[in-house]
Amino acid sequence: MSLTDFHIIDSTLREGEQFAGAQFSTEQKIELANALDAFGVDYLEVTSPVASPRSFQDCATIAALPLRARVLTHIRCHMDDAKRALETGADGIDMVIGTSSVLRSFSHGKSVEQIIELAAEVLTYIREQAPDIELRFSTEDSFRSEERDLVQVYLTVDRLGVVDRIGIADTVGVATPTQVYRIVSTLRRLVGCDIEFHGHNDAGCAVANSFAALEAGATHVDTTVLGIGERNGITSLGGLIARMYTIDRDLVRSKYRLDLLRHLDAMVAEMVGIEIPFNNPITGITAFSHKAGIHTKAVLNNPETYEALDPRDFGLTRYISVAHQLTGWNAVRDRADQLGLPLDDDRIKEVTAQIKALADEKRLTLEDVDDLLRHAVETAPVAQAVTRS
Ligand code: HCA
Ligand code: CU
Repeated sequence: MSLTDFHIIDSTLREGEQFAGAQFSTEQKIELANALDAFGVDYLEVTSPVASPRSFQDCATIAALPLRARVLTHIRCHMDDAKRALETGADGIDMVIGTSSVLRSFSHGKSVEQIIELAAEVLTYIREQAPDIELRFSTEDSFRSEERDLVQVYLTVDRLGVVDRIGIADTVGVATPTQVYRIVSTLRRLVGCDIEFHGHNDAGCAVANSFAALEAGATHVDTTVLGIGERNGITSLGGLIARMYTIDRDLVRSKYRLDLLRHLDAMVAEMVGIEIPFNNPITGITAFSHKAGIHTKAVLNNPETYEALDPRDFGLTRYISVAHQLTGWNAVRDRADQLGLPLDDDRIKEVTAQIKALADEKRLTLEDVDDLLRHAVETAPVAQAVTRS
């Protein structure tokens, strides 16, 4: 079942290169390939060898690295592209052609019948030339294509018996999880090969759609680090990991080096000139930050009360925020303990009241809170000061 046997195809080196700020050097691509491999993704998808001369060389270079992950190159459904892809030494070829009427009219100009004919020709040629290569066929803009066209195309391709996998792509990010579930379920019944999902995030559903695809029987999901890609990108690696972790924590822990995720996110953010967004799953600056008194009290008793993800699995720590009007005395107590300040509960409650009153007037810092706590110790009657172990 896919939810316990899913494969990540990381496309940071292909879709990610289509991100506005991306311009990876060969060295950076090698660094990324090694880091993604160390993290444990199953596949790396790299830019088409026909995109530019260096794209071809870089593809061959990455394909020759001693990686555990398999390297897939990405091409259009075109005989010239296929021939060039076969020269790269990649472990697999991901082929794609648009099937929506808007792409058929304004991109390649082919009818559905012509697409089927061409796909059969190119896929069969690749299989003849490379019996062991991993071969995937996708339709671009699958969710704005006619369902009967998709079914016709995929059935023909599957029956050729030459592809390992078909892929569906939500190229413009319009699909809903229910639609994804429905179409993948239909395909799951019709074809014998594996099914891959590639989803853009224009409407913020990329991770949810990828998960729906897995629930419906997809076997492979495309990601990029931080979700970078065309426009606002695709399913992020960290987002999918967070999603799957809450479903099967032990599986995700055993499959991936989760502590490396923050390095991957930081590396890619730096390379493409962006900050990691605050609301990024796992590595966003506030992902493990707790603020309201009700939350902090419970989290200090047992973090699972308000944490679905354990920050320690990702080499991260939680942050209990105290310098604001929503704070609670348990959080202030915890801060006093961290500072080793001997204050009894009554004094802590007094300081908490001071913090709330002050925070209503101005923005407080942690230093302000620490000063209030230290002042409380200095002014505490000797009898009231207690030594906490
Ligand atoms: C693109 C192509 C693609 C291909 C996806 C795939 C898409 O528009 O650049 O090969 O699975 O989103 O359709 O990235
Ligand atoms: Cu895409």
